[in-house]
Amino acid sequence: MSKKFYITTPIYYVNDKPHIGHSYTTLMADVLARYYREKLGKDNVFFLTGTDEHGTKVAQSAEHSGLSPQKFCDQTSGLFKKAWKSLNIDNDDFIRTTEERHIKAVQKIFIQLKEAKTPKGNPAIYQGNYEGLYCTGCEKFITEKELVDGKCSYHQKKPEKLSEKNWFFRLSDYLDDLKKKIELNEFEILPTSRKNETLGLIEQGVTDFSISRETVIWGVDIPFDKTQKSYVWVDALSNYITAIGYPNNLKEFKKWWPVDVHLLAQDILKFHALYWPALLMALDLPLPKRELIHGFFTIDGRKMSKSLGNVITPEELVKRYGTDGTRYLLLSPFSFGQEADIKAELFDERYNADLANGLGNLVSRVSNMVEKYLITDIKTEEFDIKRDKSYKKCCQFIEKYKFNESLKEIFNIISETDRLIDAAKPWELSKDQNKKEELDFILKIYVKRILLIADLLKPFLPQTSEKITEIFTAKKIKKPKEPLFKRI
Ligand code: ME8
Repeated sequence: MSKKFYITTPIYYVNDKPHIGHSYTTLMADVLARYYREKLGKDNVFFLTGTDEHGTKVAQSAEHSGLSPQKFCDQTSGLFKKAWKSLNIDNDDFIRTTEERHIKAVQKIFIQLKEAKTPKGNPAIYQGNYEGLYCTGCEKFITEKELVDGKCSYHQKKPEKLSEKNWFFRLSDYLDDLKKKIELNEFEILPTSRKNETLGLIEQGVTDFSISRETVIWGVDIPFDKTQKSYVWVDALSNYITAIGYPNNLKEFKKWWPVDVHLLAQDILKFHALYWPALLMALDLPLPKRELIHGFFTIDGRKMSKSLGNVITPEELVKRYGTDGTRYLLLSPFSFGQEADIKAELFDERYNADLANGLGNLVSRVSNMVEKYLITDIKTEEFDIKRDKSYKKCCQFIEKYKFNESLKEIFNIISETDRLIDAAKPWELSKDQNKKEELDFILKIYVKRILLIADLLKPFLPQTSEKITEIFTAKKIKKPKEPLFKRI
């Protein structure tokens, strides 16, 4: 593990509003960033997210809403920023591909690609004609094989026939080297099933791809060809390096690159696991250390989509369950990498059981008893939480991206503490003058356990963790007037 941690999410398309799919990726990144800030120090972590604002799809959405593309981007990009604020996402930067800093850098990247040679000595990019089927939803050419009932399976739309003169990237010349790096985990793709899927794609044969577009109006100008704009994916993928200073501030860039974790879902695996590393090779830059590919959310077994009307937004969840309630409901049920089916009708039940009755009740119960019965002072600074075996276990879970396991461990401590209290019956000990010392002793154990819980919850439920720590490290511990989580 290096001494720095750089993590990214995909930059989201502004033609969609933020929903719980985007929220899940961003929350996972937030948990890791918060965890590593504790471990490595705040200045050694960089967490990047942002919005992808170019391309035909965005231009079309802007037209539909009667706005100029830039106005439209400003508006929707703002919605993502607002959503991340409501989920208490603590990103270090938010890049927008329509920003000057990014556009200028992308143009320089194009010039570098034009000068680059492949490992086989060929020019890395070349001009060619393309004829094919294009899905504006994916912003990519797709083959007949990929169609389901003549439509793109992700967007349920018929692709358009497109024929144009483009610049192509000679991906084929990089595949041998890339394959080796993937096999050796020098460039690690997790879970292994996604690594195998990527190797499978290489095995089946991947063709060179076009990196410029003739018909696109809303995009980055190619500096050496006035007839073309950048293909939106080259523009978008570059954000991971332009945001940290490439190519203008190489000192800053080298502090963070190579990225430690690119987080994404399976829908954009090919771009991240094949196109992006090959482009980096052409730029003579190190490959990402690791890509983490998580599963896609479905709602009650169905794809989440505007047309089905089943899209869940982070705002509606935050309104009902609060920031940390929402964070908990999205992070706790799924193992990393698996497809996840959301059953929204179970949210209330889990919120009440785990947060209101579990964690919230324990905090109020223990603070109440301590307020009433404790005689001697608690020296909380003497608790060495980091030596606790659960602490180590939770850290290991987080470093292996098993957030649900870590949360399970924390909630086991909560229910175990409840059981300890039920068995010891402190309220009865309080009636016996000879049991005062024993009572003092066990109350301190409860406080210690709660402070451990608060510490372990820090990356997941930061506000709750802070509130609990405040209550139990106060000079005089008092039961809070408001419950941590109101029952629904
Ligand atoms: O693809 N379940 O942007 P995008 C889980 N701009 N995660 C989901 C999800 C779902 N149902 N839906 C979306 C793009 N996501 C490009 C990326 S990066 C250089 C450019 C999450 O707005 C998940 O992380 O379509 C997925 O990979 C991403 O949003 C796609 O976001």
